[in-house]
Amino acid sequence: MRHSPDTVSCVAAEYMTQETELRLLQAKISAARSLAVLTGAGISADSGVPTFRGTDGLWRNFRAEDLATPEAFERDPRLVWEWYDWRRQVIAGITPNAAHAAVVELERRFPEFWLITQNVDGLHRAAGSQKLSEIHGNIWKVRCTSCEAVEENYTVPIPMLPMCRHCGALLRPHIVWFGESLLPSDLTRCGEVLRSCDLLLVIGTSGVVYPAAGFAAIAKDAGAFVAEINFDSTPQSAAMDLSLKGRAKDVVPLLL
Ligand code: BJW
Ligand code: ZN
Repeated sequence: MRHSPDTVSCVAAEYMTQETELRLLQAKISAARSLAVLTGAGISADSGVPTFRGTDGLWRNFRAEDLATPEAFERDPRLVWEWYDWRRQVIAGITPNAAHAAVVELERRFPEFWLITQNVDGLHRAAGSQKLSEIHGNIWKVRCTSCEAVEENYTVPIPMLPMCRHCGALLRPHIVWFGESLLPSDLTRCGEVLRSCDLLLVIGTSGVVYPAAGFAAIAKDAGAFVAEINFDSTPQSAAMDLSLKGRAKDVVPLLL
């Protein structure tokens, strides 16, 4: 393919900008005292976990908004469990990637560090992250719809329908669905972290689901430098201090 001189200079300018922005972010990381990281499905996409709003985000033509609600579960618990069972089977065969590992290394380097993840796949923990809040829950935990007992459950495939071994009632995924509140303890912790960090890295999230979609603004209002790492532009890109375009597995390790 032949490029016009204009296209070539645009590509070159974009490359130069990315290079400069990478250097700037590396300098910000070196100078930072307190680091916070917010991650979304994009960081796990490089391991093979489907994102929610990408081309791979549909399951049997349903969107997350159709299935990840208490109403959908009440209407058809089997359908919702089948979706989670499929996702559990996909995730069971997947391992963390270089971006998850780089986040673990950042945790090791910063005495003041906190990871906020929207991901329920458990890959950050599997990589070794310890200082983290899984604000939307964890796909390997189940909760009783009656006695509310929460337990780890790694059975794949999960029996349909799974029932509570304490009281016999229906189990549900221990996940925060649309219209449900996040744990107050997680919200408190996130607020503290976002208001006290001096650098926030926002990795692989479309930034459209609240409350996490408001986290960058909270950190920025409190004086933090906020940088986005994403394969694509997001509705939040314009409000960032810096945006690095690329795959998380390629870009995040460059920050070390
Ligand atoms: C790469 C890449 C690569 C790809 N490298 N990058 C205020 C205003 C409007 C609405 C609300 C509001 N407050 C609350 C709401 C309602 C609702 C909401 O936000 N709705 C929006 C859709 C508008 N929020 C809630 O209901 C929340 N509860 C709540 O706030 O309670 C109080 C309340 C309730 C109701 C009204 C008011 C207050 C709960 C939200 C729970 C979300 N749960 C889900 C599904 C369940 C979890 C599961 O089963 O997995 O969590 S939704 C789904 O989206 C999932 C994700 O965690 C979440 C975020 O998605 P994410 O991670 O950003 O993924 P994608 O696919 O969207 O984006 C991937 C990105 O990666 C893209 O940008 C790619 O470019 C990029 N990428 N490959 C780097 N290799
Ligand atoms: Zn029970």
